[in-house]
Amino acid sequence: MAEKAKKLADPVAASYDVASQKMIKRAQDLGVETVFDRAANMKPCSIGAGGTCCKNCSMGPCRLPLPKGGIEGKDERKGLCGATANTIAARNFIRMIAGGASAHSDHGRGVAEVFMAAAKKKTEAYKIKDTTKLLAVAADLGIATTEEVDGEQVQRNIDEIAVETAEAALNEWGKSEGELLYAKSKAPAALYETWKKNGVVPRNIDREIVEIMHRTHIGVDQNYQNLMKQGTRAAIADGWGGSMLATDLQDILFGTPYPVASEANLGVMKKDMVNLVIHGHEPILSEIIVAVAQTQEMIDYAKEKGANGIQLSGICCTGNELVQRHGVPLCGTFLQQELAIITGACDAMVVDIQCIMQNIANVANCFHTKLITTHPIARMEQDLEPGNVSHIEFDEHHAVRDATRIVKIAIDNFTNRKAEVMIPEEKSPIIAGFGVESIEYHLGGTFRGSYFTLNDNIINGRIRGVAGVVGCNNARTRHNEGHIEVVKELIKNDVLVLTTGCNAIACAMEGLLTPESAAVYCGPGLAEVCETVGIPPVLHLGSCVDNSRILLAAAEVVKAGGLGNDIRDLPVAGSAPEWMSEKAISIGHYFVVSGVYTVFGVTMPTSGAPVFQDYIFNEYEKLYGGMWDFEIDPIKHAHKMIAHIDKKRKALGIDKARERVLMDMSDRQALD
Ligand code: SF4
Ligand code: MSK
Repeated sequence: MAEKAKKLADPVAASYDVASQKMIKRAQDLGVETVFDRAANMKPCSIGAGGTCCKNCSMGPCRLPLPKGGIEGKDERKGLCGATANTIAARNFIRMIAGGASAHSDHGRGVAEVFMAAAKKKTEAYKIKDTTKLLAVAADLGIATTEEVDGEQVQRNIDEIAVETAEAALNEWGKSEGELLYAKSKAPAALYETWKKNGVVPRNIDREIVEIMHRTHIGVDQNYQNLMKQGTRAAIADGWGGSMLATDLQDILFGTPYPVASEANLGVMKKDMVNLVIHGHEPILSEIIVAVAQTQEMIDYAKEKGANGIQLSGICCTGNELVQRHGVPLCGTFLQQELAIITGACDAMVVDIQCIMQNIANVANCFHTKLITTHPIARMEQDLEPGNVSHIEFDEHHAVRDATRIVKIAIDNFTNRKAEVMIPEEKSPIIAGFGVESIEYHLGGTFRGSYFTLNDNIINGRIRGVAGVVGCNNARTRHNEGHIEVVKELIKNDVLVLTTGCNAIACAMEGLLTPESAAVYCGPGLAEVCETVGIPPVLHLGSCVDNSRILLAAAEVVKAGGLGNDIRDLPVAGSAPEWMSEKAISIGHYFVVSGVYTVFGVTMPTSGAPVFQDYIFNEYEKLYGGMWDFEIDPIKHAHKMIAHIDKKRKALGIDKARERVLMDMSDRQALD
């Protein structure tokens, strides 16, 4: 029988972004398959998507579909061992937290190891760059930064502080006693007390992840509330531990981001230059690639090969790390990694860890693109086969040598372009590089605390609230549409948006990361603030691990005063409109248990177990102040967040202030 013809995705229905539509069409014309076409041909399993498929032992998979019309009376569904739908969904959910927390935290551990090498001066390539941040982080990890000399407190030797900080940081992954240090030193006191009361303060990062795997083994924890307790510990260990340490130590090593101009979308690639695209999550290698690619030696070498220079660009969170610190342009989001190669202009793509689709190897083999895997834990079967995929194991002790080799491979490949180059012209200017420190600089003040001006604008209602909108793309929904519509609706309603990950890239591509966009898209209050202080209404805070910056910004708002005692009191909300990765579930959960109402789009892996879902959607508010929610429609999604923000404004007694801001001139005159 003839094989059934494969369907092709409709490019316009598949992506909101015109550049991506062009490249999807081009791929189809060239017969190169992409994720968009695979999504058109393979349907997801609705039982797994709802969270009630268990394969934790070989008597399964046990699949528990939700009966049509929902559950009437008692839910009698069980796996072979008797595990209920709630147990199965909760086990799956916290295994996702374990996957996400381990990815962020192992990334953090890798950074901590390089930080240790730098502190001990065992590597030439990495040095302590931000000593101010080092001193702050050292103090938060309990390291003395001053000592008494002749009766006076003076700063201790910075090299000694660095080594002790590195030791204390690495200890956070596996210490035998005590609790996660940042839980107490960085979270608001009231939040720490909530965690204490609920018995969820993490002991160390690794242990909480391991314990999830133990508890979810067949026949261990079979109480969804108790399972979630462990999921909560691991999520806190991620957000306030592994991710936060990754961010802090990266800032110390590579510099704390400050606003920087750049561009975003596939149009940043250049036909007449060597295009080296960097993709993944860890900045350890990419920082050195940036330095090497800027050397005169490499630029001259590229010119010898007929190119006009070297154009670096980034995909996913390595891209976010590089734009934040160096202004290296963003090439695209998660769903554009294949499309960057389809331009025919990608001379090399270098990848490290996380969110790297294995199919980019197949796409690279259809073009001249050299695909280089670099991390020992993230190889591809194709890097052993003949073709364009190879593995260069990156070693931080020989960082410059390895980075030079990679840059040279890209340059040498410039002359091998075989397909016609077709780079879409679409790209947008952006301002990136925000963080806790730069928000303080732009929106801060010295009166009553560093975030006072931001708080003041929230209290007077010009800024209705603050939203953290983050997360991935998901090929089960139109690329970038949810991201952009949710964010536009929020800023239209005067909600300041803090963004990271692929949401940040989507907003960048849409032109929302410019101060000028405020006049076009924002409500009058937010537009006025953005115009006065010169910031975009959507602030790019970095990569996935940098969601920790959103937590810390919220903690700073609490500290500045006037908006309650804890994050749960603030008019804030979280969102991941197009999430897909386990990391997003871990992020969502640490937002929730830090007191933030958090809405996810596309699909929710709890929908097959209504009792369990109700527990984390509703009961959790009583335990932690934050709770989960789910909404596919982007406008309704944004309005659920706005309704929560308004609920918090009312509880704070600042809802009236906001009504005044919405008055127009004639209202004001009538008042006078
Ligand atoms: Fe089925 Fe229980 Fe085994 Fe899961 S653990 S696959 S529910 S028998
Ligand atoms: S890269 S985890 S697709 S945000 Fe951090 Fe984007 Fe999600 Fe990866």
